[in-house]
Amino acid sequence: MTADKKVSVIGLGPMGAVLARTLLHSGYKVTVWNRTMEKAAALVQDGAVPAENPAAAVQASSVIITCLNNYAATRSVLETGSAAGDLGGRLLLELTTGTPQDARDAEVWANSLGAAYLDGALLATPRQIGKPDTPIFLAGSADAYQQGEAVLKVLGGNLMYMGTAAGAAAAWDLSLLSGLFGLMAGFLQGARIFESEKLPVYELGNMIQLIAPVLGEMVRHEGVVISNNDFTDPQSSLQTCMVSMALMVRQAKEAGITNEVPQFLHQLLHKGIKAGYGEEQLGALIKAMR
Ligand code: FVH
Repeated sequence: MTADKKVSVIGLGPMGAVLARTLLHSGYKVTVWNRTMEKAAALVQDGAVPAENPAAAVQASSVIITCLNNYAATRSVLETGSAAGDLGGRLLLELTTGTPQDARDAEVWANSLGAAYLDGALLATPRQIGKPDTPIFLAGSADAYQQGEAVLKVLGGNLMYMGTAAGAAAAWDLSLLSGLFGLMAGFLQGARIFESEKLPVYELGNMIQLIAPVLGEMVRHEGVVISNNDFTDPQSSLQTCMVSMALMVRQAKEAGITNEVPQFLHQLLHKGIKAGYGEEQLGALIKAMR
């Protein structure tokens, strides 16, 4: 279905614009539409074809990529004019970030119009699009994946097809983002510790990148422990971790910096210890969160 190398990209925010440009540079005929059409000007100069309306964008290609602010925006754009009716026989490749339920609803809607549906989650910034190691999580029917694969390979070399359940890519995406933002929150607190000690923050970022495999192994271990539901034989008990958290809270007080992040973790650990899991492996905290 992608043999004709025609793709339409609907939504030209920072991410959609890069998707369109990357496909253009890879030899695709790219048709673009955006609510604010001025954002298409640079792409049109580079060879993209501007669509007059969403329906024209849908009619132009067999693969329709949507990358908007949210799934409701995608739906409202595709319900403009005859766009939805024209989706039949094409692949709707949704690269907007959403929840698993958003994805399931979108698949039912697209299939009811006779379109194949593939749900995608870009775990990357616009600058990382088109790189060999950029991960894109995907979910939907095997046929839909096959239809989108060639186009997707241009956008990210690390395609992760998570199976036929439409919500799977969004579940992976949100769970990994949860890990990422947890790390980011911790990094920001670390950056304040660095600033309070007059150390250069970029070195902290560099160090996290350097030791990432060791940190990753710690997270992997907690995943195994939780899956086995066996928290005995602790390498790092809740009590042990609580000592580090208390140190961070005290350091914040001594240095006169914010303590929101360590205080939050301190409270969470306290909840787990109060529930009786203090001597168990850190992952046992999930029992207090269930
Ligand atoms: N940028 C990033 O780093 C992240 C990385 C991970 C994946 N995301 C997701 O990609 C989606 C698009 O993100 P974006 O960065 O391009 O920008 P957004 O501000 O999220 O979206 C802008 C586009 O959405 C259009 N839009 C918004 N509301 C509507 C609407 N009601 N009707 C029609 N279009 C709408 C907007 O149009 P305009 O304002 O230019 O006219 C842009 O095309 C997103 O899911 C990220 O989470 C990117």
